Amino acid sequence: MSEKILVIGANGQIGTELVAALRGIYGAEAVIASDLKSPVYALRKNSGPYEIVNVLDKDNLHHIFEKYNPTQVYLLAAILSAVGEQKPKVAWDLNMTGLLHILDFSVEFKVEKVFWPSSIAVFGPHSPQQQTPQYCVMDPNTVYGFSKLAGERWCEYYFTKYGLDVRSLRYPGLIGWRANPGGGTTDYAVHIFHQALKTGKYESFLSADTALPMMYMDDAIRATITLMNAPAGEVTIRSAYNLAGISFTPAQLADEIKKHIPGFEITYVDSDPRQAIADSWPKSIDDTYAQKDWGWEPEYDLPKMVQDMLVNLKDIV
Ligand code: NAD
Ligand code: AKB
Repeated sequence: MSEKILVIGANGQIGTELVAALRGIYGAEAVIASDLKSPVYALRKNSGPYEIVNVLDKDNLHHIFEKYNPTQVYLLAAILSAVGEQKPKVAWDLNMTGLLHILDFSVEFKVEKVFWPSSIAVFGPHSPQQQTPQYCVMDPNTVYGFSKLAGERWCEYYFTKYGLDVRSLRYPGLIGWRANPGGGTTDYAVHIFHQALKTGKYESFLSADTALPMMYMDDAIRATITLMNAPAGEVTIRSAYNLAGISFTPAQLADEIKKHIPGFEITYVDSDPRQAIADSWPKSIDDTYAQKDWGWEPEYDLPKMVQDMLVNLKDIV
């Protein structure tokens, strides 16, 4: 059967890249991009079906499922960590109700596979911070984090109870040049490239030595598609897989950028609410299960990522 792939939240940092990658594999017509508002430039460019969808509007969403009868659904609509702390109830509602709508309609319309991303934000201050394992104490203290942890429990529940083939990754902070991030704690690691090229300076909202797990977008998209194409029997985790790329601090990232832009200067703000969020998250991730189950291996280390970001961004910013 030919694929019909519905991507919800397609205008965002991941969606713009994922839609392009899926259209490259399955053809433009097979991938229905959707979001609250009209398509961003990147999606208008690689034309294919586009729908205005509000994942919280059940009638609207039901109509889209009826119209396309999707074989795969990717739910990317969410409020991320930093914005979530400004609007906790709105974040909880979108992140939970949106997911439950998708899980319910996916069961009703017999969707073959569902992808919903979790995050390193599911971990909290009592989780081990170095090489954080798949299974450990999890006490997230942001609304975003505990909405993702609850979402993981729902995904596993729908798999166990209804046989829904739902798959998920705990993405680290994602860094790409094609789209801007939408309000997370790891966003500094994208903004820094834009400012380095525009002004030669960047003021980081995280302190110099704040190590966080990060990943280049090309690796994240490849991990997502690899997981979605893995035989169902090999997907042994139905909550969400730990996924590791690169871990670094703002100071280490700045040093790497300086190798390309020697005059680049980084300074640090005195205090920012995102620091407390970052301090509660892992510094590095153990992704043994992803390696064993579906052969995960990242391609981008810090020097390769920085080189690629600067080469691609220099003609855009
Ligand atoms: P983003 O904020 O860039 O994009 C989210 C998109 O969802 C936006 O285009 C927005 O318009 C859309 N949206 C918001 N409310 C909607 C609604 N009611 N109906 C339909 N669309 C709606 O986010 P992103 O960075 O692309 O993240 C996508 C997913 O991946 C999220 O679940 C996020 O938690 C997860 N994730 C992202 C990262 C990262 O570093 N980007 C890391 C871990 C997990
Ligand atoms: C955020 O910072 O909120 C996201 C994430 C790691 O989930 N980038």
